[in-house]
Amino acid sequence: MQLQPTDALLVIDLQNDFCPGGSLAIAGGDEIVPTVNALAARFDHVILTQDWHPAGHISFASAHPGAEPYSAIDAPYGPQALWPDHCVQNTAGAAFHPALAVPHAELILRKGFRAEIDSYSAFLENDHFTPTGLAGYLRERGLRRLFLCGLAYDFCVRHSAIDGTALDFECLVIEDATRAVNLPGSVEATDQAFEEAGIQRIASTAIVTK
Ligand code: VGL
Ligand code: ZN
Repeated sequence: MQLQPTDALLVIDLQNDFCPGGSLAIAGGDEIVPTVNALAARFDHVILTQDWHPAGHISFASAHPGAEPYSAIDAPYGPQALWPDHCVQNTAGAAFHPALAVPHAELILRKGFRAEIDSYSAFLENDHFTPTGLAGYLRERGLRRLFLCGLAYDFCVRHSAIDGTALDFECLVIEDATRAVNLPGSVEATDQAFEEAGIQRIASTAIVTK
């Protein structure tokens, strides 16, 4: 696949807490790091996102007495899944995986930093209304086509690709450079959402030959 100067690689939430040993560990989350590094080397423009929650964040089960992680609540903006405490601002768990090597990353976009609202998507918070600023940043810089990778396939990668597409960016998901949380039905729902939105899933080998 021919890359263009207006392409960007969007690396979603490749942080310690989402990798084995972390508080919201995703199976094989760390396995994608070498692939992401190899991909990043091919892109002129790389953007990293970082899940970045204050202590007591609305998405933490611990903030809702009696609630269990992996259940859900009705937040003012709609249903909100509850998670173990993760990616707390300035903690080791919120840091990028130590083997992630993207010295030329141009932007680190932090999200989920408001106590009362979560943000899976890199574009819009979970009210599906509050912008993160990423669309404006990409438009001003003329970056049009986005290749998404990182964690997690069925949450932050999913919502970033769906919102990015709705905001008129061409989004492709590099499937083997993601891993899923895998709650019941979450991967199937993501596959279906991508199909309905016309979001192409590609293999990293379309861009890097190993
Ligand atoms: C994520 C759950 C909670 C993600 C972030 O990066 O997919 N998932 N916070
Ligand atoms: Zn989070």
